[in-house]
Amino acid sequence: MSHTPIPIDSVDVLLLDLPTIRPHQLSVTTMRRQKLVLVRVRAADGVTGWGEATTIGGLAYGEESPESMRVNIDAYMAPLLLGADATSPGARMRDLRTHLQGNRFSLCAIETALYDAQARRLGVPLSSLFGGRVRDSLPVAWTLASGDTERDIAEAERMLEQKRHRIFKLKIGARDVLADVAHVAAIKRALGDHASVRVDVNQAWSETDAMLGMGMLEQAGVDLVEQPIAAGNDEGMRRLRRMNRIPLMADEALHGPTDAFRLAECRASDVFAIKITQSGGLRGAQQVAAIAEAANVGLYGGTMLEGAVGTIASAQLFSTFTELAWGTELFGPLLLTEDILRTPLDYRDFSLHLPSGPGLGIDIDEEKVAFLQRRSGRGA
Ligand code: MUC
Ligand code: MG
Repeated sequence: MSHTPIPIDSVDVLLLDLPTIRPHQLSVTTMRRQKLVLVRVRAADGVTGWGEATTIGGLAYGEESPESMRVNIDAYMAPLLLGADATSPGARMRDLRTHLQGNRFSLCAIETALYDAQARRLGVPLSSLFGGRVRDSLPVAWTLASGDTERDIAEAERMLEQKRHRIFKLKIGARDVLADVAHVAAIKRALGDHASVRVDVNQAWSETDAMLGMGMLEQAGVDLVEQPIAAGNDEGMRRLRRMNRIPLMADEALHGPTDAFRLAECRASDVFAIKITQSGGLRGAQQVAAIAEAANVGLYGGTMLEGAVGTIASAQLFSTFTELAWGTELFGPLLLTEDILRTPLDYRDFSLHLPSGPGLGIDIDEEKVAFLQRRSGRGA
């Protein structure tokens, strides 16, 4: 069967600056807005694909910012894509990686858009290009990060009542260890056994802080501790894991398959938080999952607090994982005041339910996107 190439006609980067529903406090920044980075790829057959490369707090979380991504994609990536065959995402990504270093978020957005378009062309959900689904819905955690204990408890109780979330991740590390542990313990006491309570320290603790904090968090009934110490301290993670019973998850330490292999080899964590942006795309994230499975490391489907596009792209991939013992945190769109979909994502019964349509399976309201882009102004 001969293969007819379909040239890529355009690659656009769209920045949408949206308010969050409440301040979202992490040890590295407090978010009041989120700047979505969307990539749209159009091909000569009229098929359009979408991808997303949103970061947390501009440059607060990684080396790419929304603005740097727009410049780098326009100046260096789009020229390598324009006119090339849209039906071979693998070849396109190899070409980009041959000529570029780093830029894993940008590469993720481009790869997602290419796979979205190709899956639409074939009339299948994106998950079918990654082995097919083993589940149609994914458990979704919610992050309590208002910075206020009573407000967090009220928020969690509302989520339980609405059957939206029963896994709660608490952002800590901005205060001293004892104050943070007291905050977490009060929330766990209030929620009891109805909920799983976990913490994310976002690298804020020293190893001695972590040794103290992890012991107390275990006593308080916390189920999981995420990235308590600096991302580069593999040995420290290994020591913490050896000396504590509470499961330990790597997040910022994990930038794709090479890190996954190293962390698995030195037994630095019990669980990997897999993020498609941090993995440089869907295929990178799939490889991280394969390494975890081979090394008996548990899996958690992470988020970069993306909007609908990155969230559903992650969900499409995570739905293909054989094992996903720790669930996901794919709640990004619920933290935003604006939706860009004609039909919102389906959150119910503590889960995100996957759409069955082709590609990402979502219907983007392009007029709304254009409006939000204009409203975001020149800086966005
Ligand atoms: C992170 O470090 O996990 C994910 C959920 C959330 O609230 O923040 C992100 C980043
Ligand atoms: Mg984290």
